[in-house]
Amino acid sequence: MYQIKEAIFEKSASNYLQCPKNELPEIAFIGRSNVGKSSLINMLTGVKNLAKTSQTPGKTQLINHFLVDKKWYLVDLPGYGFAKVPLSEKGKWEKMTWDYLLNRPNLRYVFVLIDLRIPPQKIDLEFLYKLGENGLPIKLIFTKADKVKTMEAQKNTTAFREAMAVDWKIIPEFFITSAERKNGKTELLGLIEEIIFDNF
Ligand SMILES: Nc1nc2c(ncn2[C@@H]2O[C@H](COP(=O)(O)OP(=O)(O)O)[C@@H](O)[C@H]2O)c(=O)[nH]1
Ligand SMILES: [Mg+2]
Repeated sequence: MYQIKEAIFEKSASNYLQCPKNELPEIAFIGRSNVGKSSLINMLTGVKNLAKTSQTPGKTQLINHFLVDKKWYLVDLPGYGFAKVPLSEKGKWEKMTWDYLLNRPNLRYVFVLIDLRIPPQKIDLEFLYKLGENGLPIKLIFTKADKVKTMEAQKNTTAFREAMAVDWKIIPEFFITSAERKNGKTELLGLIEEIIFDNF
């Protein structure tokens, strides 16, 4: 089983051109602010506080690269959908994020995090649609599974996939996780191993 031995913060970039220059494969993590992205990154790497978990949505507006086992980059992208942020900030987020997503040759996968507790959100569906339109490989990662009963979790993932099916022929593979209980850790690390080490 793949386990992460080392994860080191390398740099923050406000522009894709400032991202690390070497060509290691990378996986980007993104989702609405407060979806549990930092918590998931900390769970996967086993490094507490690697990605700062915060109660203040939309604070980190930078592309953060973490070098993992000296072999690949885990990329923490700023969250979207924060309510209390001025339009100019949203414009900056859009440009920075899409410039990165569309111009980063070593980007292998985008992991899109979805809050399992709530019904399908337009903002997530639209973001996913744009990723799909641009041919970016996607996995869906549902978060905070511990907060809902199994039945409700099933209902919400089904609803989300049905909402996606309106525009998509093939629904991306999905994973159900809880950073709180470390659910989904083995599955996600297995997936990462395939992506990074098996030229998947
Ligand atoms: N119960 C529960 N809470 C979580 C989980 N993941 C994150 N949270 C909480 O959700 C809030 C936002 O988490 P954070 O990781 O900072 O989200 P981010 O903004 O997407 O990076 C924090 O209060 C976390 O403690 C989870 O799996 N279960
Ligand atoms: Mg965060």
